Amino acid sequence: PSETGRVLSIQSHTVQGYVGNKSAVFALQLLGYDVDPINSVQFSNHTGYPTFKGQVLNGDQLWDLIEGLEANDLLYYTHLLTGYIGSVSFLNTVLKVVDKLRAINPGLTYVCDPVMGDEGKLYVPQELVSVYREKVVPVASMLTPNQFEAELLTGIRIVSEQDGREACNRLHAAGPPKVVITSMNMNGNLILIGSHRKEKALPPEQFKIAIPKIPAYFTGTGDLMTALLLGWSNRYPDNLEKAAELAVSSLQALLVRTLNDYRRAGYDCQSSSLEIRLIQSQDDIRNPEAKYKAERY
Ligand code: ATP
Ligand code: PLP
Ligand code: PXL
Repeated sequence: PSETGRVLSIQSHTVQGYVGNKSAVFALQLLGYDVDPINSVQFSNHTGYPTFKGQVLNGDQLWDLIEGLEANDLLYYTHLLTGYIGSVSFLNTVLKVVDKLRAINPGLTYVCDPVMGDEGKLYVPQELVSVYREKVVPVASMLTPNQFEAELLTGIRIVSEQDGREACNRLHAAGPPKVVITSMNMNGNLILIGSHRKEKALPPEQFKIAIPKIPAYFTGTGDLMTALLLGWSNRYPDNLEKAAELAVSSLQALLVRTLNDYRRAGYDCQSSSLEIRLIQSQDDIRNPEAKYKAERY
């Protein structure tokens, strides 16, 4: 296993703030990866603000960039990473990109965050759900849904850890050998559930990590989480537990720093979503102290 790789990351760009590629690219570069970003949108700021302006890349424009790279033999990647995708036509073109990259490197790892919604609310068009379920899940190598997204993809209502583990089993059966449910709400606390099906004939190795809930909202944490999981699980390909411990530990250190910085500035942290202190947390990304431990099921 190579220590680093070449990642094609198709995600949002925001001029201000750290969501999508703005958070994933920096984190992966700090972990030693070459990252080539394709910006699926360029917005002034994330869409949680009262207003935003900018442009959206369509599927044909995405394919244009891929053709440009191909014409110069520049399409060799070890990893493809995708996050928030806003339309069916763009998602279908991403599927074409997966095929194209795998034709060049059959060992390509596709890490997919199937961003569709949170806490029972969908923030993509409804038609995307079945495309993710029927076409994207089967070609993903690692999937990082949240609780709601895991429900949408499996049809299982997840109210217990056992349900979460069962959803992972269903997702493995549909395709990806690695699944991480990045956050589930369990009586006011957060847990992450990880599941690695090492061999098709064997049950997956499953674990959880308890995460104390910080009383604030952040934007871009899901994007950073998936990037960190890509980075560490490639470094430790047979140890998803360790990869998840390191990713969670980095992210929690960053969130605590973010909260403290805002509080010090006298900001009411309950009133709106906080912008993560990504650059200030670079040491926590490069050298996380694994404080959050996985518990095996
Ligand atoms: P997706 O990108 O698939 O929508 P998601 O909904 O799981 O992912 P987040 O809810 O942002 O994304 O959570 C990602 C990670 O961020 C969680 O695993 C958790 O570690 C961390 N996190 C986010 N918010 C908090 C919080 N308030 N307190 C503690 N940890 C948090
Ligand atoms: N709200 C909207 C409109 C989004 O596009 C996204 C994108 O992922 C989110 C919320 C969620 O952000 P996160 O990945 O931090 O959960
Ligand atoms: O995953 C967060 C995200 C990504 N891309 C855009 C967003 C957000 C969150 O609001 O607005 C454009």
